[in-house]
Amino acid sequence: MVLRSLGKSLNSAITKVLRRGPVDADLIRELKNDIFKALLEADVEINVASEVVNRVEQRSLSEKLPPGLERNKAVINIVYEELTKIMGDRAYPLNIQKGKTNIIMVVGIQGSGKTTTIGKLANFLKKQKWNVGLVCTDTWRPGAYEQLLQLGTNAGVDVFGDPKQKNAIKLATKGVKEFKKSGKDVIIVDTAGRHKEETELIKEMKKLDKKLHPDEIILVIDGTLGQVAKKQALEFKKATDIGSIIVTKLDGTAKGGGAISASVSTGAPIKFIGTGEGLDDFEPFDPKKFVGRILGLGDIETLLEEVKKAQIELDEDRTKEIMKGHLTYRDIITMFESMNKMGGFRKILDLLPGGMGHQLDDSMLNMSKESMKKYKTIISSMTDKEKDALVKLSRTRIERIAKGSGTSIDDVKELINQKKNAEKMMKQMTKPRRGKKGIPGMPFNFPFQ
Ligand SMILES: Nc1nc2c(ncn2[C@@H]2O[C@H](COP(=O)(O)OP(=O)(O)O)[C@@H](O)[C@H]2O)c(=O)[nH]1
Ligand SMILES: [Mg+2]
Repeated sequence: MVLRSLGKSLNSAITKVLRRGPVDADLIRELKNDIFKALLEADVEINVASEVVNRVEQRSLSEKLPPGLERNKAVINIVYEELTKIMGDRAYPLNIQKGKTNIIMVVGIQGSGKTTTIGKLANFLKKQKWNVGLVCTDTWRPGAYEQLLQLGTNAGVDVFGDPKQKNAIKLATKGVKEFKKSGKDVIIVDTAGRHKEETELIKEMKKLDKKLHPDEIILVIDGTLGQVAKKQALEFKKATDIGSIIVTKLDGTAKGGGAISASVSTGAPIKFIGTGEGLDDFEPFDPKKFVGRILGLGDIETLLEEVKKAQIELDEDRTKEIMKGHLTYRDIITMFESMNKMGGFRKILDLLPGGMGHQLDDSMLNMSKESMKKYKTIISSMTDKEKDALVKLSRTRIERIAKGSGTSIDDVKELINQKKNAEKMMKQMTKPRRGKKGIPGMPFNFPFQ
């Protein structure tokens, strides 16, 4: 995962808040220190980090609780919101439209990952049915055209270039003209990242801008730069009209948090991030989802949608009982049905905070459709009292149920064990919060909401 170390320390900071209570000034001070340390380790600028933790403190101690929300969860939400703010607040789409030729110019210093990123972006846009063409205007780097050609070919898009032509403006003009003629709707222009002199590079960039009138200029920033990214981004911004930023190499750098917040502070939104050398190591940047993921809160919105889609209905009294670990056989059936509707427990767990899966019994997760069917048949042979778990399943009852459902005594015992496991699992899930209902970290009672 991107920014693993930042995620780990932030996650342990908020887990502390969830497990300990009550939320008081001491706990908030501790949280503040933990977050501050984590942000500095990720190379976030010190004043940005202080601002985040001060806002977290001030809001945590003064804000009124929304109805039904416990204070520790509200605090986590504040942390989430404040971190999201420094990461850019919301997702910004690329500035391109159907029905016209969109020109995107990509700038940045040599080695930042421009050419690789252009390959990734072309691949991304091609999948969305855009007709993309790439133009190489880098006359400085040896093999620049071949590199772009290779990437373009892998992505399945056309590439224009001419290693013999040493005039970047001529290359750009010719490339754009040809691609316009052939009906491309997105033309991405790769540029040089180094000249003999920096002023020459800036001059060339300005000339290209004037000549091409790009719809968007994207600045590519190397994520391993950390907070230094700000200086670089501001210099480029001064020279041209940077519309957005792509931060690369966020795989395996501990400084990514710094690079992202530094880029955002220049006022240009980050639209994508690069997370590896491959064509698919690339994703649109959505601060909300990104922060949720690094905090280990899982992709809560997606999960909520899934839960809603599955429309699991259970009344509140039952939910309380279940969360205490008191299950009935009817609950087991509801559980099976919700699992089926949501595409299996494993899939859901992937969306949940990290570590959840380990708390659960494996046999429960890997339960096959056949076993579920078998258990359903067994339960359908039970009396109402048995289904409601109001009577103990004695030897004679087990024998009767097995006979009635056409299964074996072992099958019925297996179901009884599964129920016990499920009860244990529910107890474990609620344990860190001292018996209160709900799963730690989740703003709702999963999966019985
Ligand atoms: N690990 C990693 N490497 C990257 C990423 N993006 C680019 N690179 C590598 O960075 C180096 C420079 O990339 P290149 O596209 O040639 O940079 P340019 O000079 O700005 O065009 C190459 O070795 C790329 O494979 C990324 O997101 N992650
Ligand atoms: Mg290049």
